[in-house]
Amino acid sequence: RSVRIGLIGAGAIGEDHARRLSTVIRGADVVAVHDVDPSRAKTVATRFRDARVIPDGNSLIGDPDVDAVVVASAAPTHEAYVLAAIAARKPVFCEKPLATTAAGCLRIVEAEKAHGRRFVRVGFMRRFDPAYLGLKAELRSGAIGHPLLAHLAHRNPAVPSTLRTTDAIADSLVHEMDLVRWLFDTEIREVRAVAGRRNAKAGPDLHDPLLVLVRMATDVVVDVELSLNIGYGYHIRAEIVGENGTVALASEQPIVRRISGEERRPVAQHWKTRFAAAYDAELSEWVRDVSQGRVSGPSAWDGYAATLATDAAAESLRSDTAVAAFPGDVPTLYREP
Ligand code: INS
Repeated sequence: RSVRIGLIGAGAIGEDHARRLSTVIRGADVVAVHDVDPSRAKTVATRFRDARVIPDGNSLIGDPDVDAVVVASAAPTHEAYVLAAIAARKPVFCEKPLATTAAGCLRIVEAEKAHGRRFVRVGFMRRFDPAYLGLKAELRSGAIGHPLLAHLAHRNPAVPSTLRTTDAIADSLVHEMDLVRWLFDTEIREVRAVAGRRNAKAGPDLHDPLLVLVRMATDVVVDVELSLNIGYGYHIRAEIVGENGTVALASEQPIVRRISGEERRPVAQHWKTRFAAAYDAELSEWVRDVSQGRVSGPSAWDGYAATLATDAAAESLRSDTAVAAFPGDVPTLYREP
């Protein structure tokens, strides 16, 4: 039988997940949708399958016809929904960030520990992107020797003028904070964030761009550029410097045009398209896990460690110092078998 999924949050990513759960991934049915905006829930519910609209997120979680929950609502609502899913002993896929503060993530970790098992998978989809998987395989092969440094960039074409620096850090920078832990198989030790000259396109409450320096527990040092109004497209860059060479993400585009004395390649315009394959892969693995009664993939601990680092980045901007972000030893529940 198909896994019966309840979706909380029918915005950009919620709608996209509903589409892939209904049309791309086999073995899943979206049976219930909740959104703060009921008309939004209705649109998504009827577009893909005839799912019920449930006016309250907690009722959706408790509904006997819902086997598993996808939380794709606004970030500040994640913690309460995930805690409710754990209390109902239902598998839950939660979009990043797991919670908006490290303290909130820790409450989720503690709830799972109290049950002695995992329920939560966090939507760190970059771990499933073919290009990043290629980077990681290259690192594992040892060809460039021990990694020493990494240069990362995370560029969004534009963001709403109301976006605040702390939200951008919690929502966007969190990807890199998870990525470096996964790539280098170690925890973050310390974070420092620097705000320089501001892009005039940034809203009044946003420092854009930011430069963030991350020191891993192994002393690998990573610089991350976070640009939020770069204009030209949605662009992710990564280059790892090792003892014997470097490995980097190449252009994702299969073609290049040479016309009128210029070379041109298209650039992705949205994270939905740039990471489409990664989203498909993470969610299909989750559905397979749920149908087999397993929980794998990015955990509540990963959610905690990444948000501890984004909290540290925000604190570093305020204090103008490096801020410690080491999460401690991985609890037994979260150790890989
Ligand atoms: C989105 C999404 C994207 C990220 C954006 C963020 O919610 O997580 O992957 O690049 O900055 O706002």
